[in-house]
Order: sequence, then C-alpha cells, then structure tokens
Amino acid sequence: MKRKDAVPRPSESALDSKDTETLTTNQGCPVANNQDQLTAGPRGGTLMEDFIFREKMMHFDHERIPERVVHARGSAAHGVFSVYDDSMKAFTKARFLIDPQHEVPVFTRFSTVVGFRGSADTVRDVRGFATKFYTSEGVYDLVGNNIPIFFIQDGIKFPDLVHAIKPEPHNEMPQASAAHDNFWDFASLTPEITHMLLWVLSDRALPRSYAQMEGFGVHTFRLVSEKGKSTLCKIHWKPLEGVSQLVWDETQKIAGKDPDFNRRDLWERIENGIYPEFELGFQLFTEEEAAKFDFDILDPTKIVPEELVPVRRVGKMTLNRNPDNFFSETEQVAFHPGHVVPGIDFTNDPLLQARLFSYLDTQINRFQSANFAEIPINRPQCPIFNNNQDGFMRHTIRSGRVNYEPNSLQEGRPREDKERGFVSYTEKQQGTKLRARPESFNDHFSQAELFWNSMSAPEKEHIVEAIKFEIGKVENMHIRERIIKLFYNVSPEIAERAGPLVGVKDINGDLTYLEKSSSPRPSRKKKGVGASQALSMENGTRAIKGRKVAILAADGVRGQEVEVLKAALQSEKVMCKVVAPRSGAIEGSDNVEVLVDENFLTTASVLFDAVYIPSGAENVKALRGSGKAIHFIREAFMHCKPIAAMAEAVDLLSGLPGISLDQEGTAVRNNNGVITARAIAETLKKAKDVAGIEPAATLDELNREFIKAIGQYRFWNRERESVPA
Ligand code: HDE
Repeated sequence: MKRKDAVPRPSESALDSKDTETLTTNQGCPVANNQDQLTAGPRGGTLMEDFIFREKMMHFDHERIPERVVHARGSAAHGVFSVYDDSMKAFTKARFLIDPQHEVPVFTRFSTVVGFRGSADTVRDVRGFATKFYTSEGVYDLVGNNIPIFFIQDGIKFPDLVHAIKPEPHNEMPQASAAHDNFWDFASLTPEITHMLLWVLSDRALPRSYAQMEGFGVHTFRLVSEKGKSTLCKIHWKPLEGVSQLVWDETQKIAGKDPDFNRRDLWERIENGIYPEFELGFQLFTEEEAAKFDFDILDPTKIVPEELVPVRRVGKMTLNRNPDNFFSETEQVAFHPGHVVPGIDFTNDPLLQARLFSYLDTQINRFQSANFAEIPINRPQCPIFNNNQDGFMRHTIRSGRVNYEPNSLQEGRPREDKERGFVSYTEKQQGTKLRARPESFNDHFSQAELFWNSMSAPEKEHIVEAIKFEIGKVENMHIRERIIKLFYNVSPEIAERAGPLVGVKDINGDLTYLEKSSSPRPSRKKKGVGASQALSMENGTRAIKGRKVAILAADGVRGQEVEVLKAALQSEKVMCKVVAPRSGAIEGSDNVEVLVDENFLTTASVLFDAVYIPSGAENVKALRGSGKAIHFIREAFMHCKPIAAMAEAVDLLSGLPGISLDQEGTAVRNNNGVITARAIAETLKKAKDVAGIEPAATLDELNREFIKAIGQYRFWNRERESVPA
C-alpha cells in the first residue's frame, strides 16, 4: 500500500472484496460450520482440538482496550483541510499552513470529558475537539476543547481535578456529571477554576451539534517562520454554521430518548451531504505585546479577548466522510499535543508542559505498545524512516541490516536534515529550581467577570439555573456556601440571584477559608471589567442547514402541503421527518399518501429543532385527541422552538397553555416563533375561507417565515411565559 493511502477507504477494506465471501479463521482457513462446537458426540463435551472455536473465543475475550481516562465518549469524522492563501508565511514555516495547494487529510474526534464510553452525549460538560492533520511533514495534532480555557493552571492538579469530577469512588455515582459534592468541594477550594466554572455552567456546555461548536487550542502556542522569527498564538476553530445550544431540560430528556444524539447528528449530517465546516483561526501576538496584557499568556485559565487581538481566519476544514469502523478509527485514534511539525512550537504554559508527558504515556497504557503510530488511523501519510524497531505488534517490515545512525553501510541513511528538520525555538530559559505559581497567575476573577458581563439576559438566566441544579445537588451546606462566595467575587449579582435558590443566605464573598487550603490567595486586577461580543452565543449568524424539523401528521392530512414543505426544507438542507401516531404510511385527505418516518413512541419533540403542523380537518382532530401529539407541541413550545401551523391546525395551537393566539389566530405572527397561516393570510389579504384550504401564496409565505424562524433558532422570551410541559 502506498503511504498516501494509509487511512483505508471503504473499498479497500478486505471484507468488501467480492472474492472474500467464504468465512475464514484469522489464519485464512475456510470455515464449514460456524454454528456448533466440535464435540465428542452430539451431547458430548468440547474437544481441545477445536481451534476454530478457541480462536474465535480468544479474540472475543480480548476485544476491549482501556477506554480513555478522560474523553472516553467520542465520535469522529474524516475530512480535508487547506489554507486560503500563503499569508501565514510571515509567521510559520509549517507547509500545511502556508501552501494553499496542499490539501491535507484530517480526522477529527469530538468528545465529552467526564462520562464513560457508553455515556450520553448531551450531558453538561466540556467537549473535546481533537484534529489529526496528516501533513506532508508529518502528523500534527491539534488537541483542543470547545471552551477556550481550562479548570487548572498547572498539570500537577489534573489527577485531582479528574478524580473530583468523575463519579465518586465508593459508589461510582453520578454518571457523566459534575453535580456532586466531590467536584464542588474541590472547585470551592480552587479559585483558579472560577472562570472555567462559568463557561461550564453556560450554554457552551450543551452544544446542539458538533458542527455548531467553536474549538480552541487553549494554550498559547508558538509559531516559527522560515527565518526563525517567533510569534505567539491562540488557535481557534470557527464553525461556519455558527454556534448553538440545547436547553438544559431538553438535554436531560435527550439523554434518555437518544443518548447518541450528537453522534447521530454528526453521522447523519455527513450521510446527507451537510458537511460540518470550520475555519481555522489564529490570534497572533508578539512577546512584547503579550507583556502588556493584564494577564499572563502562559496561564491557561485566561483568554486573549478578541477585542484585544482579532482572530485571523486562514483556512477551512470540511468533515466529509464517516469512519468505516468505529473501533479501528474513532477508538484507536491516538492524539498527542507533542505531535507537531516544523513551524509549530510550544510555550512554558505548565498545563501544556504536563500534557506533553501525559498523552504518550496514556497511549502506552491503551495500546500496550510503542507501535500505536503504525495503526492505520494513526499512521502518518508521509515517508517514515528511522531506527526505532520491534516491540509489541510491530507492523512495519524493514529490510536491510542497518538499524543505527550514524552508519556507513547504508550511505549514512536515514540522516538528519538541518534544512527541513524540526528545530526547537531557541528560547532563553533560566531560573531557580522551585515549585511555585507565578504571581502573574493570581487574578482568578477579572476574566470570569468579563464572561458574566458578556452574557445576554437569557444566557445569564441559564447560568443561574445551572447553579441551581449543580449546587442544589450538593449535600454539604458548607460547600454550597463556599461556591456562592466564590461567585460573589466574580459578581455580587450571581450570588444574589443564585444563593437563595440553593439555600445560601450568607452570600457575601469571603475567601478566608482558602488560607487553610494549599491554593494561593486570589487577587483581582481590575474592578468592573467590560464585555466581549465574542463570548456570547447570541452574537453572530446561525445557519439553517442541518436543522431538523418534525412534521406532525395523522390520517386526513393534506399530503400536498407536506410535499411542498419538504421540498422547501430540503432546498435549505434542513432535514425533516414525518411523525405520526403510527408507523407505515398515512392517507392524505387529497389522496396523497404520506410516508411516516417516526411514530410518537420512537421519537420525541426534544430531538427536533422545529415543529410543523399541516392542515386537514381529520388530521387535526386525530392530533388533538392524542396526548402524545399535544405533549410534543407543548414541549417544543417550552423549549422555545419555532412552531408553524396551517389552517385548522391553528386551532390546535390556540388551545394550548402559554400560546397566546386571539380568536382568529392572528395575534401572533412570528413574534415569538409561532407562525400561523391565518396570520399570514390576514396580512396577504388573500385567504377568504380561513378554515379551508390555504392558497398557495399563503403556504409559500408560511414556509418562508417558518424557515426564517428556524434560522432564528430559539425564542428565549418564551422561557418566562411558558407553562412547563
Ligand atoms: Fe487532555 N487528555 N489532558 N486536555 N484531552 C486526554 O489522552 C491531559 C487538556 C483533550 O479525542 C488523554 O488519549 C492532562 C486540555 C482532548 O482522543 C490524557 C491534562 C485540553 C482529549 C489527557 C489535560 C485537553 C484529551 C486521555 C492537563 C484542551 C481527547 C486519553 C495537564 C486543550 C482526545 C488520551 C481524543 C485526552 C491528559 C488537559 C483536550 C489522559 C494530563 C487543557 C480533546 O492523556
């Protein structure tokens, strides 16, 4: 196999080949019977010689490898990356970042952090966003998260953090959740965590789709140009679909209805040609500029605000192929922040430095072999030539006698390349040997306040609600009090709003208890820092493509209407499903048969972004009589989703609590995401018989308004008005 084909395409998989129809053992021996063991007579014991059974069972017994200690739950996709132009030349010599002709294969794995491999996708958590670039100069791994900062400043605290946040050791509860005493105990005694807590309590921790998350390299990295010039940078992924979130109540229900929600979404998008696209961006700054910032760029609990240094978008990644085999690719992909190429280098961030040790060590544990880089998904797609050899599961078969350097028996090959080879940036390093945090890492609250100030009113409300849930689950009152005090130091408003909700009366910030702990006393640089547009999820555009619409229908639906809507949605790359009281097909009132995708038991409103109810008197009667259909609509309303109704279906809406239509159904016209054909017809002055079939103009306009509302995504004003479903 040629190197560039190292990641096999489906057609190359041995099992796809037509001439491998016969079942064989691992050794290739054809198998005549795969149903019965070899026994001494039909009722006799198994014979030792049954090599077919023993090989099969041996392999099965060894199917598992240790799951990742963090980020165990993940989903991945193949794709391509290329830069737009060569404008990064002044900053880096990494070929894939400066040569627009160099399209690089990539493999990106998204993950949650805390849950085990089989846990639900929609838990409140940070999401991993790790990309392997198979460049012509070797593999580059960008192992980032969907949140631009981290919980801790020094990697030595990572085992404590992970122990505290994972299920408690005595009873292994709770699953995939930080809402328990151990985590908040640790957090309350670790003030450097404060900024990250706000991000994790925000909607950022509940992504609607992996295609709609930002990604961040987190640490400050270093780029090095051909001329040896160094530039510091923060690395970003910007999703072209914009960012969007789920509602907390929704995430919990989805965890039961479809624990694979984000995985399925990624898979279905790619199968439907709705490819996730992300632009790679850099914030570039010099050491001198960094010295003027009022935070330390080596401190991974800090962002570089985009107002200070804008993000320069340099290229695009498109994820366009689903893996062929989950285990071989998604499970076996092995990332490491130390997989870099010439032109990309590190900084002294103590979290990054710790990671540079941890990831290789982890791979040895997972693969029990130093040869994990030879597995197809990890194999570089450029020539590999060195004197590393042997070990468990060695794949490469090297010929020749020479396995050392320098040598003269092989013309000195392989030899160093001073021109193309990786040269670590020459940086002056000296100091007194000690264990201490820099003074410049001590401000734990200014950027947390910046984040809080940057939130919209609904986003702030969601954070307060998240505290109510997370801290409400904490049994020890003293931990609740400490956390509220920590938040008081960010903004008294958070403590005043959230404190009473979790039974904390003394809400004044006082961190003297920290003196007894090993954590440094926090200081605060600035009072009343401003706001940053880039931090709120409300700013920026959101794509319509990739959204999912439920069309509720029963026998007697106007089938033509469903067809027209489907075509309108498909042209916008919106996915839709007909949801009906039963599976199969339903009879349209206009004799158009409508195929049912899901029934009310196989799906739920929480799995869709918007709901559409077509007309048809019998259809509406049947839906009105179905408690499940009513629940479906009410829940969509409660979760602030767009809802559209044609003709008689408007009456179905007007009877529901929280939805305020006047008698004609004209009171609201998309002012809170409820779009009724009647209101539109009124405006168009075209519909004479509102209870009858709507004219085509009304239908088209309704569909247009509905699609616009899908673009707006959620109508948060309903959160205060709606009655819980
Ligand atoms: Fe990781 N991290 N991490 N991490 N991390 C792992 O590596 C670790 C950190 C991140 O899809 C592990 O192969 C330490 C920051 C992602 O396979 C492990 C520290 C960021 C993934 C490990 C950190 C990350 C991992 C577990 C603090 C964002 C999943 C299995 C010093 C910039 C990659 C494995 C995938 C996985 C260690 C902190 C991102 C144990 C010690 C900060 C996306 O090696």
